[in-house]
Amino acid sequence: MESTIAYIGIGSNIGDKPFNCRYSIGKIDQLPGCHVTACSSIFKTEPVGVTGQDWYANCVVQVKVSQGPSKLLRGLLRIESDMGRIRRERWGPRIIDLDLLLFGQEIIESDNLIVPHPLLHKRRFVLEPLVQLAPDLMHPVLRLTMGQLLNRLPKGPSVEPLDKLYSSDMPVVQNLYRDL
Ligand code: A4P
Ligand code: MG
Repeated sequence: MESTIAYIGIGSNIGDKPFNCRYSIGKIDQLPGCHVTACSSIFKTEPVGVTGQDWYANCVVQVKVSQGPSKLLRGLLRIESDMGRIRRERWGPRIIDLDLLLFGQEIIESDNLIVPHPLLHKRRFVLEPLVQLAPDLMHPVLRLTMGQLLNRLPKGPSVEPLDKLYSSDMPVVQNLYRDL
């Protein structure tokens, strides 16, 4: 099977959030037929669409996959449940949330999988990290690059790199999963 470049959005707002993100990246890299090829910085982000929730850690990873999108999604959902995610309410607080943002240039609309992720282009907490990795990548439906989509976003809830807050000598794009 040919390999495809996909992008996964990662979010956590319970416990040691940056650790949860890094831990999930290690697990993604261990999925069969899936290799993490680049990681964005981890960002500290204000919750979007909900009130009264703690801040989120968000990042994006690029993966090279030699499996189909449904199998990749099943692997991601499995990592979420192995890490102890319990689904109580939509958009509720979560130890880890793994969203399949893009799968090559494929457009998928099945019952349990929509790709590109339908909210990708509206969310700064997704686009800031994604643009670190792939500013010129084309959105297959909107036909604009990730950089263009980010530039079009109105000012919104704050999104700032956590590694800048915690340490000044980290490179912008790191292979975080190697630290595990
Ligand atoms: N599903 C369909 N398409 C996809 C896809 N592309 N990737 C289905 C992943 N899953 C997809 O997801 C429910 C079902 O969506 C999955 O079983 C899968 O079959 P879920 O993760 O259980 O539900 P959820 O996360 O509560 O809802 P949803 O719509 O995924 O919410 P989001 O988009 O994840 O948003 N603010 C900040 N700052 N940072 C955040 O990360 N996240 C949310 C939740 C709200 N506000 C946030 C953040
Ligand atoms: Mg989700």
